[in-house]
Amino acid sequence: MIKDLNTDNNSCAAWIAKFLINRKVEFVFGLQGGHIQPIWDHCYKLGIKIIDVRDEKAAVHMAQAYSYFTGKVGIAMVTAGPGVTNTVTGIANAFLSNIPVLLIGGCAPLQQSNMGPLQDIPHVDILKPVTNYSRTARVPDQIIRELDLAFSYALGNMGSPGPCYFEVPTDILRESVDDKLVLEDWMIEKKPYNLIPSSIDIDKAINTIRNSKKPLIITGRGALKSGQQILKFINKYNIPYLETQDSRGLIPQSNPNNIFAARSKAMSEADLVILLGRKLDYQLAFGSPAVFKEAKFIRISDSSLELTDNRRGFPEILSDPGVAIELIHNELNKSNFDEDWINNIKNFHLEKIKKVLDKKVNKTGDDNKINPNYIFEKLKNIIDDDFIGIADGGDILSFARVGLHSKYYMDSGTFGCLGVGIPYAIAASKVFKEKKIICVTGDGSFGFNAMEIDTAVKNNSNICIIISNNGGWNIEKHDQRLNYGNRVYATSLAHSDYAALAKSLGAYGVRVEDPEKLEQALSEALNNTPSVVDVITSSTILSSDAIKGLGFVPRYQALDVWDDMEIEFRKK
Ligand SMILES: Cc1ncc(C[n+]2csc(CCOP(=O)(O)OP(=O)(O)O)c2C)c(N)n1
Ligand SMILES: [Mg+2]
Repeated sequence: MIKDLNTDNNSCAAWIAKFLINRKVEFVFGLQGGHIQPIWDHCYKLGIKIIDVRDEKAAVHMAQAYSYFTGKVGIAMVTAGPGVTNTVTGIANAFLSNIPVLLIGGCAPLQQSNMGPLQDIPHVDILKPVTNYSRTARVPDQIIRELDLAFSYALGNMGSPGPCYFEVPTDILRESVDDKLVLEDWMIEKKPYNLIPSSIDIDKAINTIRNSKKPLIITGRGALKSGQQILKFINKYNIPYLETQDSRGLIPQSNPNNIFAARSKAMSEADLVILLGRKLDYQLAFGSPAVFKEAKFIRISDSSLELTDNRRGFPEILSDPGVAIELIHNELNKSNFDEDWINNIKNFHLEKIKKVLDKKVNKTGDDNKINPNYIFEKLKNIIDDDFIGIADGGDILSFARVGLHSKYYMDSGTFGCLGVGIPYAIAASKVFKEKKIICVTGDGSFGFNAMEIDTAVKNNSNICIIISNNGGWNIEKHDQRLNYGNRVYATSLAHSDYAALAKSLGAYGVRVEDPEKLEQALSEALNNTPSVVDVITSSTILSSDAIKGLGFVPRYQALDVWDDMEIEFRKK
């Protein structure tokens, strides 16, 4: 007998769906369960598209990528208990990247509190250390006020942007709330605050810049909305520029000021680093004077987290970086930069690039299997850079950072979170409907969320997954070989037939063992998405991350060279 127990359009569940509509939420990424079904069903009735996945972790990764590419809050919805606990890795990943994600979770009925109800575990406590906000909303007529508050926390209006967790017990979801108790201003759309710098801080920054001879600009997440202003500034004043993983593509690599190949030299020689929207974490050597030998810092960000870690800024400006840079640009007029140094850095960069370009990429490694770098050589022949590139893995991520040239890019990020590739790609395909999405992944990393190929097929996602199938967790194998007496143990995988796996899930799949067949296979896979190209690759080629000791985890710094510099610095 069919019943309808979800007809009240003023229930808390209905209000949550109406809230999402008001906030112009296009997609919710999730996996259903009884505890959230009242909301799920109202989303269906109101026409909110739910992208249903095979594991909750993937839903959160998708919400993160959706947010990254749109600037909106990404929404995920999961059921109580294992539904929520499965999201922990995804939420932690969004937390370290400061990406606004709102996770709506299920929660046992209030009436069964502390009695041993189904799927009950302290979600809020589990997620608290990795969220900006983690709460159970229990009072029916306050649910939307609390949801509005969670949105503010996600957007960064209460500090830095980041993930939030919000749950409502299922019995409360069914409570009715009169229209007049849900205030209009809790419902209407909210944007991040506009942060404008003070003229005193701008003057201080200009003063610091005028005293600099060797300036360097470095960007991160917080600069993503400020590309135009930064581009104008570096072009006008001829300032060397470096991106980081989370601002890749902001300034084209072809821009003469983008001296990405002279990274270490610029970091050690610059006397001023203008840091825009970036933490000074392990990827920037913690700002250590052992690595940034001469530098003072100016720090500008819309997030205080990106102003205060490890090194002081002179000044530190809590502002939209674009607004601050435009003001500095307009008032600086003239600088005292050392043009010889700037030209020297640029020439060093150009020579290094030339060396890399001139170097012939061998088709195979010593084991006669395809050189992973050859994948990028072949991709260049069939696609320009107007696609979305996603990279996930160990060695292959390191190769992709150099070889994968796409306008838009995401990878395993600061958290080193393997498994993000396929979910990120699926979310990207929802945002960039006319563009190709190419996900390059290791065979190990592929395994974490391989079942989401099912989701890609269901959504007819325009994604092409290229697997570097080297039969192992290779960057870790290198570490065992090089640093642990060649005792390679428990880091091998079978060269499994992932093309067959893809086909079994309804995607296009092709396996490539012969380098001569690679280009044709890639080309066909790009035209038959969703697709998987399972490339049997060599495990003998060392990536730069393997050489730099990333897998080894040195004492002071993430990379061997910086660690050596740190040891030297401490001796003096
Ligand atoms: C979830 C997670 N587990 C383990 C690691 C440690 N780890 C970093 S890279 C790597 C190997 C990745 O293997 P694969 O994806 O096959 O890429 P390859 O190095 O073989 O190119 C491992 C195990 C991690 N960063 N994240
Ligand atoms: Mg591998």
